[in-house]
Amino acid sequence: GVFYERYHSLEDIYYWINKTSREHSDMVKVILIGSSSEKRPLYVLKLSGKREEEVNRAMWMDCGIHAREWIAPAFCMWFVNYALAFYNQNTEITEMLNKMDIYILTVMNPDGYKYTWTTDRMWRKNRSENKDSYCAGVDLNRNFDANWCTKGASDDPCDPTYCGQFPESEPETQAVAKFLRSHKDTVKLYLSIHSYSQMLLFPYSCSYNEIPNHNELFELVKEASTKIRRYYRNNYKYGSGAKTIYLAPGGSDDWAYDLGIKYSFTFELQDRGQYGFLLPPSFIPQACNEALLAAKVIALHVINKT
Ligand code: 0X9
Ligand code: ZN
Repeated sequence: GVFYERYHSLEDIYYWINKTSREHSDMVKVILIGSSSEKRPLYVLKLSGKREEEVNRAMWMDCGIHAREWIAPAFCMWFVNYALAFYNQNTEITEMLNKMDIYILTVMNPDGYKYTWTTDRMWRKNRSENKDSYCAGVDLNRNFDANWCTKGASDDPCDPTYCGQFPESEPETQAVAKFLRSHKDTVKLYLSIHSYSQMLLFPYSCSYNEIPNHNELFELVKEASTKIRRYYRNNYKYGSGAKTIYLAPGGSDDWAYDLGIKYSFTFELQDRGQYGFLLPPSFIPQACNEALLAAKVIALHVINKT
């Protein structure tokens, strides 16, 4: 519907979370995992198929770590709507929901997202106050405990890639890390949604070291990229983060990998820079369908392997 072809304010998204869970109470549960630095709730939607038995396999997806990347929360919403609408219609999404629980954090950085709607469209970080500085905000994707604050992050609170005072200094980072730590035996797939530049990335970004299952993940994102090119005539680069974009420590994907989630990915959605973060709403359907295709390829592989 047209609702999913627009960007939504934070208030709309909270309303949507509530409405979706009420209207699909048989498949959706809401879990409060923590709150932001300005005390906004961080809600995770748990999607499950209507199955006889519990499964002990799950995937996690977060959107909107970075405030200005509006296509990311739009994708989380698109995904939830697709899953609920096409369960028992589309084979891939049905298989996913029958064989795994899907945890979705639609806006990991609600304070920053709100700020991009009211004050500064190009804001990236969260909105926490920094000690001894007039500059606000920490880059949540530099705040995880993975070679924290080494080359590729900044220790200057005024910088857009400020790593924070210490690893997991931010309540948003803490909430996600705590949830994943307590679900690490079931969560087999970690997915983080960003924009822009059209890339399918996997660890490491915090070093040039190759992970033990590099070849497997490389083939997987290659397959996803090939499918996107075939179906949607669009190009996605793929590979490990450090080699494909840049060295960037403290990211959620690297941290999740080291926690033991061996299928860990960051997607950079459309576009390749024409509109950048200001991707027009008319691009939402194709951008989301591309990401959905990649998510399906990866999730089905994980189901077969775990
Ligand atoms: O730099 C980032 O955090 C991501 N790119 S963005 O333009 N959306 O900011 C890339 C993240 C890749 N993964 C890690 N750096 N761990
Ligand atoms: Zn980002």
